[in-house]
Amino acid sequence: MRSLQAPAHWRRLALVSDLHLGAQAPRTTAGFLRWLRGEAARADALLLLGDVFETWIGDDLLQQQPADEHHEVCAALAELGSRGCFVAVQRGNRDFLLDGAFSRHCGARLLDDPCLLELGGQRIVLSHGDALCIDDHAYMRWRETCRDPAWQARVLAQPLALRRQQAAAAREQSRQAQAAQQPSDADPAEARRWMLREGANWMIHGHTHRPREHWQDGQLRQVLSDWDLDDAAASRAQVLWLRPARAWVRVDRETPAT
Ligand SMILES: [Mn+2]
Repeated sequence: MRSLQAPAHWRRLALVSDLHLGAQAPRTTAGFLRWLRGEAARADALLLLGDVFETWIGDDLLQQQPADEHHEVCAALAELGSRGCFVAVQRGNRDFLLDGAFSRHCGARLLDDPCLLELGGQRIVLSHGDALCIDDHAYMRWRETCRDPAWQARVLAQPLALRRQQAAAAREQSRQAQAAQQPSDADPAEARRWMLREGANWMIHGHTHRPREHWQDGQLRQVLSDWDLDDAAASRAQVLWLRPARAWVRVDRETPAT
């Protein structure tokens, strides 16, 4: 979806990103599942802004048995949706292969990146945030490659087991690259251009794992926190709640009880 018009009856929207769920993060995965089955019930809409999963090797993994954390998370999203919550997912730089079969399986809508959310008279640009890190030229080149439909079709034509190995190798490579260099950050001027293009003065994104509010020239850019309950020294999880009121939108960052 290129834009999302919030219906008037939405009173509470929950925004989350960068959960990086998977077998490598058992506590985070269990914590998010608890949140989905518990506190998330308060939300009229749940918007997941990318990197829900640490890796996503293709929607056909949902047909494979035995079921794993991916199946469990999808079942919990579908359950939340069946209770009346609108669930939408944006692709991140790790789970960029999320597609239509996942969407149907979970009853979740796929949001384009960027996607314009219209809520309580506000125009809010939603993005994962990786495409804002324009200084990272190597990553921007890789992004162009891996978002190319022809490249994706070639990858998805390979057996799941092979894709699983490739994803593990790519993850290890990226872990080493990250250790060797300063992590890239969103470019403020690029974010400003995106907002101007959408006629918006508010943007919410994740990806950089640097949660804070950036005010600049009358524009607000809110960066979501990642979740990591497996990191004993710096355990973290956060939900950004938006609550439209008559002429404004109330914003709260909340640490869920996981
Ligand atoms: Mn990311």
